[in-house]
Amino acid sequence: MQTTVTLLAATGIDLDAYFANFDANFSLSGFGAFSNMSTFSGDYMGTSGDAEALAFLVDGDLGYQFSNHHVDGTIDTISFGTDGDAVLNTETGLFDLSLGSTDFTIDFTPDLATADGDDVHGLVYDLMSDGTAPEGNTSTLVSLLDLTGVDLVGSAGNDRFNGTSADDHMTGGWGRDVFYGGQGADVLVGNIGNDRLFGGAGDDKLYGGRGNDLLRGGAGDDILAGGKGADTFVFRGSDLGVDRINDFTVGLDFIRLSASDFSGFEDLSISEQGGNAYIDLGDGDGILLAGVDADSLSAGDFQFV
Ligand SMILES: [Ca+2]
Ligand SMILES: [Ca+2]
Repeated sequence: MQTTVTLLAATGIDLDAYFANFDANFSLSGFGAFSNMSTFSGDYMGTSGDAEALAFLVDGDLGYQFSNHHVDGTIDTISFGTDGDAVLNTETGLFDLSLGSTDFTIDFTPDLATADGDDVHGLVYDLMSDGTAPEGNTSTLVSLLDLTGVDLVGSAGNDRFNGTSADDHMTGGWGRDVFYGGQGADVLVGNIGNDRLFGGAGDDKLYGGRGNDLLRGGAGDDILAGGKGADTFVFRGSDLGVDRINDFTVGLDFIRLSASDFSGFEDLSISEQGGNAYIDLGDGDGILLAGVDADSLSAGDFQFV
């Protein structure tokens, strides 16, 4: 299954903070609304009372049984935002459900389906009400994202995303994005803006894009590319693996090392390896600078912090 999270809020989204705020403040108004209110089926929207308050919209084909308060069916997309509205369509006899403002959407391909063993009930019922105060929580949704990994599409603003333990793929839009891959083989693309990318554990691929970016692959053998701008590549801690920087520009980009591990440029072991510069960090760890002449590197290309 592919799970795509598309961030839409103009100012950017910190998804973990958003979920925490939803869990703390969402309180279902009434029973919410189904697109077919005579059979309690179709799409479903939960609102939190007044117009500016939190709301979520489930686009799919759900069914609600009052006898046991059980939800089943399929989910295509869940949208989070504010200003939910249900308007009776006199032609179809169904309610048109919409959010006045959408902060982000989560698309499932293929659709989540009760028939496929997916926890459609848990997901929707937790969002509506888990039966205990405070009503509404994102725990089932978050654990589902962690199961599949996430394909994140950033907004025009400053986004922040902590990746799941699975393989994630994050692409920032404009803005100063901060992405953490976490575990798994992640692909992080900063795109436009001065971004900060942290691969975490696993063999990750980090691409800064335009702007002055900071890239830190973390553990594992990572592949890094800063893109345009003056980029800083950070190598700190143990178990760094053998990383490769594909576009290190001498005199423009920086390699940042720990001052507690290296006293200065003279302390580094730099050699030529098949037309590339190789910096030996000890313990089998190292940095390969693709296409860089080892002799061209000087103290000005390094930071010891
Ligand atoms: Ca991950
Ligand atoms: Ca890594």
